Order: sequence, then C-alpha cells, then structure tokens
Amino acid sequence: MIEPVSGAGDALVIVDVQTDFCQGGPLAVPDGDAVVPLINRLAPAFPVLAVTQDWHTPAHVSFASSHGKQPFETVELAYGTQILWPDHCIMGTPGAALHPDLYIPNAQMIVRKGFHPEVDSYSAFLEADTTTHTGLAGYLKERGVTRLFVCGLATDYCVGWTAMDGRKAGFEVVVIEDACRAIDLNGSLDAAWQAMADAGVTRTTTDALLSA
Ligand code: VGL
Ligand code: ZN
Repeated sequence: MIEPVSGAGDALVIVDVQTDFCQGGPLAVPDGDAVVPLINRLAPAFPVLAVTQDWHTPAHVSFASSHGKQPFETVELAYGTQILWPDHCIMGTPGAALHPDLYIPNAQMIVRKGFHPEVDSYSAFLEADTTTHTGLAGYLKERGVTRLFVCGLATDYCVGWTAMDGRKAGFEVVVIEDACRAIDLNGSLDAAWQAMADAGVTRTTTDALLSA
C-alpha cells in the first residue's frame, strides 16, 4: 500500500520523455507517447519535480555508429558491457527536446545525463562508470525529498537504473508503472522489474496514486 502523495518529502522524477524516444524517433520506445497524458495528470500533485534528458555528444560512445557496429550489438568498455544504440538525443538537437505535448510547467529541475563522450548514463543519479554523480541526489536531499515517484522512458533502462540508484542514494522509490514504457530487449523488462523488486523499489499506478 503506497501512502498518498503528501506534499512534503515527495518528488516526481520524469525520465527521458524526449522526441527521439517517441513515435518516429531513432530509438522509439513502443507506445512511448502514451506516457505523456499520464505524466501531465500526475505532475500537478507534486511539490518537487525533476525532469531528465538523455543528452549525448555527437559520436557518443553508446552509439553503434561510433564503433562501426549495428544497433543493439554490444562492446566492452572500461566500465563494462555497453549496449550500442542508434544515434539519439544529441545535445541541442530537436530530437533531444522534451516531448512537445509534455505539459509540466511546475517542473523545477532539469538534469541532463550522458554528456561525457566516453561514458553512458542510464541513471539520473550515477553515470555508467559508477563513480561520476549527476548532482540529482544532492538536489533532492536539499529540497527535503525522501520519496521518489519515477515515471517515463524506458522502464528497463533509464527508469529502472534511476529507480535503483535512487534506493542506493537512500530514497524510498515507487515506479508509476503505467506512466512508463519499455524497450524490452532480450528479456530486459522482466529482468529490470526483478532487479527493482530486489532493490526494494515498489510499484503503483497513476489512478491508484491520484485517488489515494
Ligand atoms: C535510454 C537507451 C539509451 C533510456 C537512453 O532513456 O532508457 N535507453 N539511452
Ligand atoms: Zn542514451
């Protein structure tokens, strides 16, 4: 049972609801656009909102094109195995913009991640080298946040890693499951839900939260 959004200590973290991850984009998440109206309903309930943007350099290390490989192949990097993606969310380009129908005027903090050319960052807290912090945990703590509600794209990558790193940073974490969509590559969605459950991340839905 999730306690209702109290107005104190709660934050909504909206992950990577960007043009390139939506319909027609180079890394379109199936049905990704469907999260937009749900997030627009959720946003007014929260006193603290942080929004993330995947924000890569051209020729980023996470791009297949940077390695002469095909999307969804992998390479071994100093920090581990990197899945290679189509070029996406290049900093300052229209594809990196937030979805045009996302209406979240009370959002306060925008966190950009993945901007180091040689390091990916699915998580909104910690880059893939597992040592470089984005600053989001400090921001949320200074705002008095203790519980995070996470939504956006994609459930099995940036949402999942953000949720798990939120736990590691000491927050209670709840994923709003209908306000997320997944890429689901080789069973990655089931694996992500299992890893989140193991980390103590809980789940709710938009309706349950807004009627609580
Ligand atoms: C994401 C793959 C590559 C995400 C970002 O937002 O889930 N996935 N970059
Ligand atoms: Zn990316």
